[in-house]
Formats: sequence, structure tokens, C-alpha cells
Amino acid sequence: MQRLSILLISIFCFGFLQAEDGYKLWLRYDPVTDPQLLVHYNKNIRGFMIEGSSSTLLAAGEEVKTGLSLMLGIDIPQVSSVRKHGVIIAGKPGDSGVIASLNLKDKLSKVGDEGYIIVNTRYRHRKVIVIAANSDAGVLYGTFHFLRLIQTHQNISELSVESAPKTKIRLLNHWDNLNRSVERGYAGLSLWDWNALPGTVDPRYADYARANASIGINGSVLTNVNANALILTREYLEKVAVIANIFRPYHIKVYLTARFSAPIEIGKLKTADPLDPDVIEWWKKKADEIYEHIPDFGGFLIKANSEGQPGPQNYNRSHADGANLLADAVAPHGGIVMWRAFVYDNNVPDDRAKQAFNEFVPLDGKFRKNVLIQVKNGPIDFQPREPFHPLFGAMPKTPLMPEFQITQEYLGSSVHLVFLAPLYEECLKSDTYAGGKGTSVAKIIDGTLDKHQLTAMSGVSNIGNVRNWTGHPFAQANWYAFGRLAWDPYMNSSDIADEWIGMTFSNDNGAVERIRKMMLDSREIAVNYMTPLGLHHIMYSGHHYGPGPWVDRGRKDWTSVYYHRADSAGIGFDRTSKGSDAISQYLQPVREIYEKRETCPENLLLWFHHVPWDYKLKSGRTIWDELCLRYDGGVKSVRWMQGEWGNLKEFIDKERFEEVRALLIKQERDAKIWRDGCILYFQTFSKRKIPEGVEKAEKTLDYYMNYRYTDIPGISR
Ligand code: GCV
Repeated sequence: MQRLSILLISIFCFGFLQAEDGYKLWLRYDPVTDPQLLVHYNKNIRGFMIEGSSSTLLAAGEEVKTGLSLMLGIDIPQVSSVRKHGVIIAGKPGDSGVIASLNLKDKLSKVGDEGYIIVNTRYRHRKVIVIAANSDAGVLYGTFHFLRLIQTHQNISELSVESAPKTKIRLLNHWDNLNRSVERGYAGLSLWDWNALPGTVDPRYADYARANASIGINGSVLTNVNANALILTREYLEKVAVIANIFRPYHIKVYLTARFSAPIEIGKLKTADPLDPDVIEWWKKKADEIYEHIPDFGGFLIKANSEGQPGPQNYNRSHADGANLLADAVAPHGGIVMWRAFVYDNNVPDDRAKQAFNEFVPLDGKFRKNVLIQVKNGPIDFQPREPFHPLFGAMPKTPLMPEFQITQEYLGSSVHLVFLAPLYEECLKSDTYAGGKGTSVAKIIDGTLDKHQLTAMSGVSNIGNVRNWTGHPFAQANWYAFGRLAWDPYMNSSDIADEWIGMTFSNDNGAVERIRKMMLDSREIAVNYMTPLGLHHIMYSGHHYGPGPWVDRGRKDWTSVYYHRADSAGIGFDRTSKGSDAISQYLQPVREIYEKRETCPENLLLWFHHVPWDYKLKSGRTIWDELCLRYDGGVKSVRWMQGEWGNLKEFIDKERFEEVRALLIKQERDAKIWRDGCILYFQTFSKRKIPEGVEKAEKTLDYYMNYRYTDIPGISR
């Protein structure tokens, strides 16, 4: 009977049973098979109480019931009082006499609105586990945390967890179009089926919300920053409202992108000038209408005057004028505006890397209180490696939120295994020196440096409607890592990897160690076979998947030659005081460190310096030899990953094992194309011999220059 109910739970939980297709993400709730652990859990968990009846608490209750039953193999009863040892009590002091009586006030006062505590204690002499919070959302988050402890086989008899998010708004940005195509999407179509909405609702919406809630994500921008004004029409708002209703129990707010010219396109006005009274009135009314449909609407995300998007500069107004227009419209309803700093213009002769800083720093202090400036992690565009964006630390009066890319636009789409937590961590840990030594980017964006209350982090989603959500099974880890870092930007990649591996693949120590190493090394491996030593933006134009260092046609700042500047003398972009002077946008001593070749980190050397081909690195090798060896090392490391994965066969289900195995074969193919295409191309300038040990290219440069992929996910042919 018990087994039957578990079967039913799993059917209800995820629609229907399937082979290991990855649909369940990290919420697999695999049975605990270690007999000792099972005894430990069964001793400590005998029942659960959810104190309160909101839809969020009901969701928490469902999760506990499902999760525990699946993992422990028995039905854990929901109880209404504590009559035995081992009851889990989840709730808020306001709803729960039990929790109110437990003297948790001090602890709860530290975890704020969305945080929670998890403790072992006694209630009327009975041992209990308490998951307490100040809000229903906090209880839900605490519940997921508790389940994670079991998913990762932790001891639960001495719990003393206090956790509160370090940023207020933690959201995914979907670059999803209304026709369901996804810009830079490699995992199928958009989840949002606008044609079917509002009448037909895909059950995946709730599963999506649940997965996000499990990692603390509390907002979702449903639409592409290259925006379509139609989303703001009544017809679409009715559809958005349905999604918002499904997300609400999971504490996820809906946000939309606002096309700046919407007053003209759907409002029949003649202008979108942010200072025009009719335009101001139009946005105000539009905001009122949105809130009629979605009372807890989060706000707008805007890309303006960038890559052809309309914006305030079309009317000789500033970004602040534009942002404030929308901020004033949503302010009465508690909404916010996230205005992107990703701006650059082909007609501006200055280095593209400098333009956002030049435009935004003078506006510091000119934005309304409910505006955040959303800044990509690096000054160009989500490259495999960039220095941190110099805007971090340069606008103390304005809350800045980082925008990370979870979808792998420049990192092998959903074909390459690249764990992105180390990339995010590198940015978050970068020392800006804005408040003296130790002022990491994390300290700026979590508001501690400049005492901002409004704080946020966003990630460009890698989710689509393929069965496993993200295409590559390991790409799920990037969604997971983003959520965990948005909650706590000080977490380290290794801990995040361990959690994810335990929940997704295996808790066997040896297996975890192997997979963790692969994951942690994977980003540097990709850097090596794509853009070593500070090279950047040398991918093929358009799809950004394979190499294209030879791309020299079209818009200058979209070519590769603009960035690598290889010539007979050397290679790299001179951004020192003798070059574009981009280094002057960093504070001392960062500026000085980057300015000198000798002190510039070698992994950013060609980002900041044009160096002669015979320039010697710390290894004693010339830049040319090092470049070739890094490219070659990247390929060899992919083979190492293949070997490691092969050794994991006994720990991984057949389906996902085979899927990853096949993807690693493609990754090797691509790494070779990157290596051979780039080395042969740069050799036309260096005119040097390829160093010993580097594998010989199988084809000529001409072959690589004309190579056309036929299998990049999401790219139409
Ligand atoms: C949404 C890069 C990408 C574009 C993207 C843009 C942005 O240029 O290639 O697809 O557009 O960044 O972040 O706005």
C-alpha cells in the first residue's frame, strides 16, 4: 500500500514516469539506500506538521510529503500535534503556537523576510525539527533546504541553520520571443505557450516555479530584452496573469520587458519622448492596467539605445530620463525598473569596452529610488573570460545588479559541458577596491558597501521546452548555481557543485569527487580551447559557437579583428594608458595592476595588452608558444573529461550517461576546430613554428574558415 502511494506521488509530481530523462532536475528525491543513514532518518523523521494554510505553505507541505516519502521509502504522515519524537514542524510564529512557544525570536529576527532557520529542539520533551521563518516564503525556502540535506545525505540530528538571502530580487531573464523562439536559446522553444494561454495551461509552468523556488529564485522576466510591445496589450496581460497566478504560491513574481517605443506602437502616440506629458500619462495608465491584471507585478526590464533598440536618446534624453519615466509609472504599485547598462554604439569611435561606463557614471544619483542598473559581469559581452565590469564600484549612489549569462551563448551552447559557477564566482570575488581593499563585486551588489536596500541579481535563462529543460544535462547545474549564488554571492563553486551532484547524480564520495573536478575545471578548459590568455570575442559571427578570429566584415565592433588585433608585431588589444585607456575606468591599484604587462594577470593579458609574439610569460615560454599550448591543452582536457566520465558509468543511469558521453565527443570535435582554426589563423601573423607537443591540425586554415556547423541547437539552417 505504502509503495503504491509512493508510485502515485511520483506520477502526480512529475506528470508521468519516464526513463531518466532529466525532467526532475535536482528535485529527484532518489531513495536513500545506505541502511545506516536510513535508520538515522527514520529515527528523526516520523511525521510533519505544516502550520498555516496559505497556498505557499500548502506547496511546502506537498514538497515535504513527496520528498520524504520518495527518499525514505515510507509514507511520512502529516500530523496536527506533537505526540511523538521526530515531528518536523514548519511554519511562522504567527501561525503556530508551537513555534511561538519555542523561543526562536532572536534567531528569526536575524533572517529577515525571506530567510529561515532549521533547528533540532524539544517541544514538550519530544524531539522535533523546526523549520521556522517570518513569512510563508521563508518556510518554503526552509523546506527545500531541509530536503536538500537529506538529498545530499547529511546528518540531521544537530541542525542549526540560519539562512537569509543576501540579495532581495533574484531573477531569471528569459530572452523569449512571443513566437516562442528564444534568442540565444539552445533548449527548444520557449516554455511560454502564448497561443494556448490563457485557456490552456502547461503543467510545466508549476514545475518551473517549483524548481526556481527550490534555489531561492523569486522573479522571472518572461520576455526578451529585444522587446515586443505586444506583451503590454490587454490580450497578452491576461495570459501573463495566468502565469503569475501559477507562480505566486512559489513566491515568484512576474516581470516584463518594456519596449521603449510602446506608446507609439500600441498606444497610437506620435512620440515616446520620456518628457512628453502624453507619454508620461500613457505609461502611468499602462502600469495601472498591468497591476489590475497582476497585483504583485514585479516591474520592467529595459534594453534601450543598444543594438537597435529604441530609447530615450532617440529624443536627446538620457538613460536616467528613460528609466525614471517607467519608474514613476510603477512606483505607486511598488514596482521596480531594471535598466540595462549594456549599451554601445558603432558610431562612437571609442573602445566598446568603455562605453557603458562613459554613459552611466555621469548619471549616478540621477535615478529614482526604484531603479536598478543591470550590468553584465564583464565590459564586453559574456565572454568565456572577462575582467569584472568597471561600473561595479563606480556608481555608489545607484543600486547595481549583475547580469550573468546562464545560457551558453559564447560557451558552446548546450553542447559543451561548462560549469559556470567558477565564472560567476570569479566576477563576484573580484576586488574593485571601491571601499578599499576587499571590496568585492559581491559587496557592491549585495548593498553592504553603499547601504542600498534594493539589491538584485539576474541570470539569462538557459531553459526551454526540451524534456530536460536545458539541453545538456550538466547545463542544469548552471541554472542551479545561479540561484544559489543569487541567494548567497559568497558561496563557492565547489560547495555548489557538491550539492548539485548529490541531488542530481550520486552521493558516492568517489563519484562526487570525480564529477566535481570535471565541473570545476570545465570553465578553464573551455577558455583554453576558445579564448586563452585574455583573447575575447573571436567567435564566428552570428551563432557565436565556433571560432571566427578571421571575421573582419560588417559592423566593426562585431568583428573579431577589432578585438584580437593580431598583426606581424604581436597580438592583443592595448587598453593601457597608451592604448584605449580602458584601464583608467578601474580604481587603483587595479588600474596599475592591469596597466603593466608584468603585473597584469596572464589570463587577461591579451585583453589589456598588445604583446609581441616573442613576449616571455612567467613560464619562460613566448606568448606564441603559450597560446598554442593552451589551445592544445584545452583539447586534451576534453579528452580527460571523456575518460573521467567513462569511469563513472556504474554511478549514472544509462540514459544520462550516454547522453553526456555523446556530447563530450562533440565537445572534443569542437575544441579541435577551435584549436586548429585559431592556431593556423594566428600563425599567418606570428609566422612561427607550432611548438613541440601540439597536435598537428588535420585540415588547412581554409577548411576551418569555411566550416559550417549543421548541429548547433536552436540555430535555424
Ligand atoms: C538579447 C549580445 C547577444 C544578443 C543579446 C545582447 C543583449 O549581443 O548576442 O543576442 O540580445 O547581447 O544582451 O542585449
